[in-house]
Amino acid sequence: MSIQKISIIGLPMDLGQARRGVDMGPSAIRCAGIVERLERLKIEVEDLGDIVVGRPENAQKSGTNLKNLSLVAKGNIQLATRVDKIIQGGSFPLVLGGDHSIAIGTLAGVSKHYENVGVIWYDAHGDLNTEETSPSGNIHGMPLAVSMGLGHPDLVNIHGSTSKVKPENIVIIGARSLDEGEKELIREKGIKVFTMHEIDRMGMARVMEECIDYLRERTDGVHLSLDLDGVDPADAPGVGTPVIGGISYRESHLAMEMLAESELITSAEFVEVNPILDERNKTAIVAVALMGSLFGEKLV
Ligand code: Z70
Ligand code: MN
Ligand code: MN
Ligand code: MN
Repeated sequence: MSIQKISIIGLPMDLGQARRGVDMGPSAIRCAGIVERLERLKIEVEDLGDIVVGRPENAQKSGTNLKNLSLVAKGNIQLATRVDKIIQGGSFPLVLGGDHSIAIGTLAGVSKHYENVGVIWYDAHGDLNTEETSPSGNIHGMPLAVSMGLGHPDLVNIHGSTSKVKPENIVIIGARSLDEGEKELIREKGIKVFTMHEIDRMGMARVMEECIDYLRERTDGVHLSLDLDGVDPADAPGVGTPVIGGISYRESHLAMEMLAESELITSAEFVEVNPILDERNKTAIVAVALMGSLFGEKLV
């Protein structure tokens, strides 16, 4: 079924990692014209604005090595509720980050509505760390593990205590920087990964065909979680953790068009846009262009 209505919600949070500025992501994406762009596609668009995030000075000591745990949890609890309501109201949630820790809240809200939610994790990283394996204590390196039910209880139990996503319903695309613990988890859980090697070798068209076929047969809804650092830093320089050798803008654009054609995607988020590190808002402009393709923009 084609998408009738999109509800945009921002979570301007930068507490899941160390570099300031990613809290301005939602604003930069709006400046790059997201609402106008989607309205041109004859889809009803509502912008619900941003969730208010606590200030780090007010953060409670968590007694763990997870940075800003209580505030990250609080922001995600609110996001989960909002996303849940958006879907309940029959609309498509489009979440703007913020660092990638916000996927914890998005997936917690989304997963209420599906038996077998699929996830496409478009990212240079796996974001599969736990408190034990994390080299940094940054929660933005953990959301996919948390959504599988692995990690700190204050994150895992947000918006329901069951695990939100099954490992066999996950597809990671664009990985090129994985920690040892993440590699082990991928092997142990049998998570499907198309690293940059597979993208080089098979081409993006075949990668997306396989991804779509794989998810179509086992899921009843698919969430796209797109970290702009999945895209090559030449095309998307405004991210906190640029990793060379990434997915080009053209390949990403093709991937979004194929997802539009598949009519498989039921929710999406675009994260890690950092305007302070960007060149003239280029990364937000790329994000908006990719959203245009995802929602069915055609050249002619
Ligand atoms: C590393 C960690 C990460 C995004 C960096 C990095 C994770 N694996 N995620 N940038 N978006 O600290 O866990
Ligand atoms: Mn990420
Ligand atoms: Mn990343
Ligand atoms: Mn095209």
